Amino acid sequence: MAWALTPLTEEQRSIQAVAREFAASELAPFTDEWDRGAYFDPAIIGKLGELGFLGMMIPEAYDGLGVDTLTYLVALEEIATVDASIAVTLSVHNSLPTQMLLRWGTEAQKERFLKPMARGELLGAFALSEPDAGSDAASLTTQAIRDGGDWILNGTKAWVSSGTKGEVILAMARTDSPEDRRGARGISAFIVTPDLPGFSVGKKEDKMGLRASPTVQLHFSDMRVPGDRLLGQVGSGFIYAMQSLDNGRLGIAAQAVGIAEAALRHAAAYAAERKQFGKPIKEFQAIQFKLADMASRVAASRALLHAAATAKDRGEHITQFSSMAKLLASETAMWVTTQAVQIFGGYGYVKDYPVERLFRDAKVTEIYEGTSEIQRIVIARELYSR
Ligand code: COS
Repeated sequence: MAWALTPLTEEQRSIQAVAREFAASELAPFTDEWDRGAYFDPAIIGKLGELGFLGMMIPEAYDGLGVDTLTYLVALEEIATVDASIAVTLSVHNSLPTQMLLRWGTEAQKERFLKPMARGELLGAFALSEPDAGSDAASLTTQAIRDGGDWILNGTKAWVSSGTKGEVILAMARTDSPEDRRGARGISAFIVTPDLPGFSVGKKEDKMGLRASPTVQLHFSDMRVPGDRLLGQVGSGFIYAMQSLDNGRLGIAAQAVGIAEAALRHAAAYAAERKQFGKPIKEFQAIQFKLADMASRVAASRALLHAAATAKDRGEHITQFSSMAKLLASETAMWVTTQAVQIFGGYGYVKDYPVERLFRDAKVTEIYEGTSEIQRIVIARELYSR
């Protein structure tokens, strides 16, 4: 049912097929069990690493697969169609920490962190939000103070995906002083690893959806960070985080398209087999209209996402495009999964069929990596800034 609106090359189709086969054989048999048990299986990450899926957009010189953004997103959609939790783990790793290291890391940092991450030996995480700094990310209060050649960090990061398993965490902290606050320009990025003294994993969130992707708080208590763990320039961490989220939001859009595509497929199959009033419910126009609208919105979301991906690969400024793709895809995922539950009726409301999980998984795509409201702000601001 899914078709590529942007013609895919042979290489793109073959990586898409690898992702589809992996999802069918290695994820589909376990997705429901992992969801119910809120279980994250690290062995899956190892297997995805062997396929090169943990270094998709990292050049081969740094042990990555070196594919373009569209290839990465097409593969990510296939994974998300089966397991949205594994998809977000891949999305965060591929879009945020690895891209930050590639773009702003020193050669020594790339050697030590990026290469093993690209090989899938170290999993990456991204720590920007805090308990009191969500949409207003620049108001974060985790403080970094210089101590000789090191930095001492104190604070709590929140909503960190893969935080329990994250072995390389790109964390944003204030490097301005309380007497001289510089807003977004007073924030720097640090490469944090769990072995640093003063690092601890805090509360694990008990989430509505994406239950097989661990989300935690991280506590930094007089955490000593060596000077060579600063990423790029002092005071540029917020800009790095925002530029990285331009990429990250494409990954979340791909995840949302995958969730919506799965809900559409399940609903269409169910409508063909479920009989009421003497015939399959797909023969009722009420159901046909729903399915037609679902299919159209999924196709539109995928088309916009692919257009944004190719714009990125052409080197264009994609802040607005990326927010549009995320906004449309995430609201489509929520709407399409809601319709799918409705088509299933009572069976959609119980765990016997996957649409119940898809409905729960869809919701967070409207929230994380910037809420739909933040995407609308970004889109509207860009109308006047260029
Ligand atoms: N690319 C490059 N630079 C960017 C940027 C982007 N996409 N977005 C902002 N910047 C820059 C601005 O140009 C500005 O730079 P200067 O200091 O040179 O002027 C700086 O960053 C501060 O930007 P701005 O003034 O727009 O910051 P705001 O505090 O108004 O915040 C929003 C802007 C709301 C867009 C930002 O806080 C945001 O995206 N919030 C949501 C955070 C989020 O997605 N969190 C999820 C984390 S993962 S769960």
